[in-house]
Amino acid sequence: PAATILGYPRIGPRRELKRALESYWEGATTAEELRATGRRLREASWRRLAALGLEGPPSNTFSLYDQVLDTAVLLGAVPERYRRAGGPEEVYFAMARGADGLAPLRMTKWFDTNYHYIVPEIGPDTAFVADPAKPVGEFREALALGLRTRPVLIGPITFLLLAEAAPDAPAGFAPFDRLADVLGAYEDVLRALAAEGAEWVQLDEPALVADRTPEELAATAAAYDRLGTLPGRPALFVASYFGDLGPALPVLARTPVEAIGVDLVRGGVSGLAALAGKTAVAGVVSGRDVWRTDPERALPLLAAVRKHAARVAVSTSCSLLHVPYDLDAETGLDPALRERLAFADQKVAEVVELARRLAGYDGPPYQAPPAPVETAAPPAGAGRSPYPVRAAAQAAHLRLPPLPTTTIGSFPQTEELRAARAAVAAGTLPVEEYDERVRAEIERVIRLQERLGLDVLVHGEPERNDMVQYFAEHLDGFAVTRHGWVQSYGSRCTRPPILYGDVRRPAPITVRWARYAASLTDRPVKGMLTGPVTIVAWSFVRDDLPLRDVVFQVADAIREEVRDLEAAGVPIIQVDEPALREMMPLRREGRDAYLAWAVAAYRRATSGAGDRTQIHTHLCYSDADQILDAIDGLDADVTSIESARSHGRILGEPALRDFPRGIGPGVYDIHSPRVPDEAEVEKALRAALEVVPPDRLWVNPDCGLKTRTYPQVEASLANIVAAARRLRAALRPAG
Ligand code: THG
Ligand code: ZN
Repeated sequence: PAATILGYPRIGPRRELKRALESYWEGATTAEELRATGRRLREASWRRLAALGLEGPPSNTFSLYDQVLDTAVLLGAVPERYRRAGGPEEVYFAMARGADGLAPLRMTKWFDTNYHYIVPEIGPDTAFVADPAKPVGEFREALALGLRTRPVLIGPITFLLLAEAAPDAPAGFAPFDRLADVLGAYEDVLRALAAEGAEWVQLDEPALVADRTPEELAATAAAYDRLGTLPGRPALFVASYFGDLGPALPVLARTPVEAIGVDLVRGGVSGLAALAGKTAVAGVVSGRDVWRTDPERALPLLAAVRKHAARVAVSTSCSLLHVPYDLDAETGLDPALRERLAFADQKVAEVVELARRLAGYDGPPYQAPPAPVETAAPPAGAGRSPYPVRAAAQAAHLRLPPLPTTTIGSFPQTEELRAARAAVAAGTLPVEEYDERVRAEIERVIRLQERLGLDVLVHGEPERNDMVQYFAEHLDGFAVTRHGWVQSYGSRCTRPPILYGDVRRPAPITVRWARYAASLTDRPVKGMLTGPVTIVAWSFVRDDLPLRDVVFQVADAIREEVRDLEAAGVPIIQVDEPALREMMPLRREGRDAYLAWAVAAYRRATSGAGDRTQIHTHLCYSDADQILDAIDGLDADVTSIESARSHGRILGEPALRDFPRGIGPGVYDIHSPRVPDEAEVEKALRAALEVVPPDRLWVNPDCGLKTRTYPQVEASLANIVAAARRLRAALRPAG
């Protein structure tokens, strides 16, 4: 068709899938009820797309948890240990979330998005056996509604490049070594779909927009030559997104695939001549932001593609998974902002309209717009003293024991507080009453931490739904939505704020809560802020300014908040940058420049603090080894890093051995309900003490506690405090 989309959200316009999943996991509903919710959501989506004028919509873009996990199941790549979990749903969710005695597969970020996928595990003996039931079933469902869909699969190159080696695989084994074997399973899936009547199949290969070796490109050519010569196959559409295909474009174009998808929002138009003879699926409507598409830009771009390719289909730049469903659900937005916005359904309408207009378009040729001009980077801010000077001032001020214990910041959100927040939004609960409940919760969390014996306390963040949403609600230049949910992983969603104007902090944001928490206890309480890179990474961001300039505006707002917290007597301020790694360019080119300004923005946010104020930071999923220099560059006095899900590798990294400031490698994985026992925490700490001196080693979980329950939190924290105390006693010189 002349207009298409690469994918569509699936959590449900009112998060119906989230509710169905959580009720199934609690045991309140059956697998059949869960499947029925899935069918209803798929039917509603297909009908909606048809009503918006889209012909030939995609299918198999639905998932009960994650599309990469679905692909592993499709190809039979289920690690042996999960097979005993029970029926198909039990096995599937055991891989996603763990089951009794079984840790889940690792989860990590999907390219540079805030979506997380489940990392498949592939070994030399993984038996690839196609199980096409899901794509076939969804194709049939749509056909029964009168719609011939285009099934979407993750392609073999991306699937294997995203996978990791099974734990028992020999050293040097890489999942990509199994390409020839996995292609057999893909062939079976393609045959099965052709037999159902699928005319086209979409194979997603976003891994091709990152740097690829000549060997990987040669393997890509061989793979698509092989799939392309499969007798009786459907037409093949290889979709790329999140960047420019670069050298992979001519490689794909030389294979027999019929259509190639290019991201024209992130990628350029040079090299498109390679598309000669192919159908070009031109991604001109961004699937990564919420801005309306300018037809004056899109039409000349489409016309330029048309010059080179045999046929052009107008498309989104990537799946619409990353944007909310429907702007019409947002009745509270400023009309002037609203008219600049497009959510998924509006983007579908744009694609349809652009395809209609392209048919008769005969306008001026495409000219690349001038790149937005970067202003000179503002200075990182007056420097603090060198670390040894600061450390001495902080030690005298804080008087903490060696191996100080703390948490990352958030405590579990109670159902009552969530309900109270909803009631304030609905106007049925006065704000004063809500504030009173927040204060009561802070007091409860402070008392709990005192009872557990933690050294550095937090207020628990009961006033925040999501940290980024919370800061956006209190900064000028941001709008927030009511229903703009975007899936983050599984049943978890966020509502990314819309950063549309110049960012300013009209008034202090967190100071009153920090002050209240401090008034309740003699122990130090940390102030908790989110860093400028993360606030921007988890928002939809204006595109009329260079990203760097926007991040610096946010940094200045955070800098003011740091100053005010310090003036209020808060002795420790944590400024988290969990998304530091996520925004890094997918290609090596540009990474150094990015890290340089990202680090400068962080320092601008934090360097207004005096020497005596201790700055902490926290990073998640950070593949710390890749950005160690940047982490060092943040110059925080204490850095806590997620290490549990990176299999405890972090302290083994040679560079971290020499990490020159305070460090808190997470001693247990908060993403799992499992409670660590005292002995295993002590063992982890002893290992850490081999490489970090006791006055610089902090003891903390590996991430915030908001997704856990209070019983789990209490038991886990009691054990880490006990382990820290025991080691402290052992450290004390005898006599
Ligand atoms: N906030 C934002 N993005 C994030 C995280 C975050 N990305 C990375 C990581 N943390 C993802 N983890 C989560 C964990 C929990 C939830 C969302 C993302 C979560 N969400 C609530 C839900 O789905 O019920 C809704 C929260 C709300 O009310 O806003 O629990 O922390 N931006
Ligand atoms: Zn974290």
